[in-house]
Amino acid sequence: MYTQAMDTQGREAAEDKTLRSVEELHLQQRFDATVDDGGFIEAKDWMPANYRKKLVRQISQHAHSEIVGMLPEGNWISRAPTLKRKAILLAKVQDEGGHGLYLYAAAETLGVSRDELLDALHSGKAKYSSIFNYPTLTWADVGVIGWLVDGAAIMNQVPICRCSYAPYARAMVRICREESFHQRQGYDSLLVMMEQGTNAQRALVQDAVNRWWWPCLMMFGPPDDQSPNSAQGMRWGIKRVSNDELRQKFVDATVEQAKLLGVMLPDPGLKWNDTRKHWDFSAIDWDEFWRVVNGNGPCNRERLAARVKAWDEGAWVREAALAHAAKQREREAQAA
Ligand code: FAQ
Repeated sequence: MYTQAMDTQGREAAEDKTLRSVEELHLQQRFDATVDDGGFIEAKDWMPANYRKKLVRQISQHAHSEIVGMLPEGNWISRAPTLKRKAILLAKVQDEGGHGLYLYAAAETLGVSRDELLDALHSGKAKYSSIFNYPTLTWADVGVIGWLVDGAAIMNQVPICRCSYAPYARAMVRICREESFHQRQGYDSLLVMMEQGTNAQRALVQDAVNRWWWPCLMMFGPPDDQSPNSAQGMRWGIKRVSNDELRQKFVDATVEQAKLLGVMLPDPGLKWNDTRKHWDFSAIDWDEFWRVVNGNGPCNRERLAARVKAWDEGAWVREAALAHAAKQREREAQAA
């Protein structure tokens, strides 16, 4: 199985094949042992081609999610109700751009270029999180994104800090710290609206929670028994906790936060199950999830068009940066 792509003609080749097979077998065993012990794989270490491919898929989808995720909230920077909220939102959206950059850099350590990854996004081939294809209709949506979307993101991302691929795990440590601030600022902004706001403002918060709740539960991905990437992802330590388990943890944590906030979660089936010691919740509309993932959500086209426009209009900046770097290299060469 380790020599499928090799030339099998001639004695030399056969000997070479045996040698390489033994060497690769040894490398594979070392890789498996490291992963089984909960250890880390660095960029320079040997890894199976499929492990590399799976990581590029997940890390790049994650990076795309961060930069597409700047758009729904970015839409409200110029309309934030106070200077304080505007400064907080600006910092948050900038953080998301930074997360995208750490993640693209982590993906690049696996031998893909940023241009290839961005081409895949711009051509519509690459996935990004379904959640960013929903509109932000009122200021309350910004608070709810912080509370629920960042809350769900943290729940999913904390276990990735222990992902077997070290550059991804390291990036996640910093990202999770920043996401925690994002979640708190969202909750704080909603708390102010609920405790000090008018009835109309409280109604905006409830309406935003009603619209975002179900899409947030979908963020964790399809149910475990319909998740084609889970088994291998868990085996390789890329994924540490399953989609359904994380979704349940999120529901359990959020019910208590909703009570404190004074909002209702829009699910009549939400009920404490004393046997399971978890909150039961109603069935998720997976048809809606796949519709959105496959490009037919409320804002898919708008989001992609905005990214492509930003890329095209930023061409002169990339050209100027490259020209500056070339000039600097030339000057250094002349001085040497
Ligand atoms: N949206 O077999 P599985 C954030 C796809 S960052 C779209 O279960 P896997 C920060 C999946 O890719 C949010 N597609 O897949 C922020 C696969 O398709 P493929 C992003 C989805 O990888 C906050 C297929 O369905 N976070 O929010 C989704 O084992 C606020 C089958 O699924 C990450 O990316 C979805 N929700 O598990 C920014 C975390 N779910 O590739 C701004 C890292 C699944 O085979 C504002 N990623 N699919 O064609 C992960 O943990 C995993 O990739 C999962 C999916 C859990 C997302």
